[in-house]
Amino acid sequence: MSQLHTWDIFCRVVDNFGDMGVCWRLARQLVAEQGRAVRLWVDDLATLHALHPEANPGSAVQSISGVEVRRWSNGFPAVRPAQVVIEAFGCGLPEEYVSGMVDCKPQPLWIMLEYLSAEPWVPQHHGLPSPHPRWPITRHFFFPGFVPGTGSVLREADLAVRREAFGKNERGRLWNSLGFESPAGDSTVVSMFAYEHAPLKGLLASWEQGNEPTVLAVPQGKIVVQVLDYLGAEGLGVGSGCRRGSLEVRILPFVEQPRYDELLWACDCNFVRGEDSFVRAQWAGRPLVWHIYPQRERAHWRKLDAFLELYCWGLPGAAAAALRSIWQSWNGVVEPTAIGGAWRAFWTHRATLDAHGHAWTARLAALGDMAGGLAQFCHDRVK
Ligand code: TRH
Repeated sequence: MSQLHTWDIFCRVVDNFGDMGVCWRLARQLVAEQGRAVRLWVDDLATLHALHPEANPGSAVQSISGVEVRRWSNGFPAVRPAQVVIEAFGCGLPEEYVSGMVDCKPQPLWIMLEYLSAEPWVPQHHGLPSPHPRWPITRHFFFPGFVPGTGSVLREADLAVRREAFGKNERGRLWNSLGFESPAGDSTVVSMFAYEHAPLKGLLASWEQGNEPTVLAVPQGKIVVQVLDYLGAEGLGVGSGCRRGSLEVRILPFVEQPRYDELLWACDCNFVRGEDSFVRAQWAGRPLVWHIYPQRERAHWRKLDAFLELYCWGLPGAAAAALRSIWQSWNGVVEPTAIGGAWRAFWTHRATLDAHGHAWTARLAALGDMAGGLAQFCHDRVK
């Protein structure tokens, strides 16, 4: 058994699903693959329930997939701090808990798990220690990333096997379980997960007027409002669909995390957002379009560009230009009115983008998995 057996992960849901999505994935993997005892402190169990319906939003303490899930509310209970403490995405730790950490001998290892970024400064900051400004304890920065010298990204040990096993039959079963027939073989199947400010209507128009049939799968969420507004079909609910010209829209439920992976594998192109769905679409190995989480002073544009720099490496010039163009239009970096043309140019390179998606997956896999890397990182700091 590792000398760092017990782990506490603290997660506050700022908005949406990404913070919870990453913490839940990490907690499960630490238990299932690293044999750790993990307590996950969560301030919003309803969000966990959306990702993993077995989670009971009304239960203050529950064991799910081997993870002890605890509701994090005011009046933090007197608990013995774990040997490794993960503060996810700058969520802060309860004062009484920190005080307990300071008194422990040896002190727990305090890890500041940061957001994923492809920016060039990340490898230099990954692993840096930082003395706490008020307490006599050191924190350690852990930056996920896409290059050697960073913490890489989460990837379950069985992910590639599950993805390979997901053949045509499973695809049919997935669609049926979502309330739909399998899309016709000649259609382009696209999944859509994006923030509500995405210039979606231009794309819908382009698909509607296109020569090729397009099936658009939209999991329930804020973007659905735009879709229904475009279609003039306010009454369209989960499990129903609508055809317009060459476009067929399907409104899906918000599915649990493993099924969302399956949806990504079942589609020809995936529009994703934030952090976790963005990574999962990369593991799907298919062409993808990223809607980045908007930040103040357009800091997210730098992040977008940094990722494009890495991702486009090895991609032939015309395909790279088309990919840049649709990502930039989608994120408002360039005039979003040109989104329809950007899609058509992008999709001309479909085969090249597909092959590139697979090559990128292999590059990413070579970095190792973040959960294993994090366990090693902690081990290296106490030996
Ligand atoms: O939901 P997101 O936008 O989350 C975040 C948060 O907004 C966070 O505050 C921000 O800082 C971060 O983005 C960058 O996008 P993300 O990260 O892709 O998380 C979505 C999660 O939801 C992911 O774990 C996949 C999951 N999911 C499902 O499980 N089922 C679904 O049907 C869908 C559409 C998503």
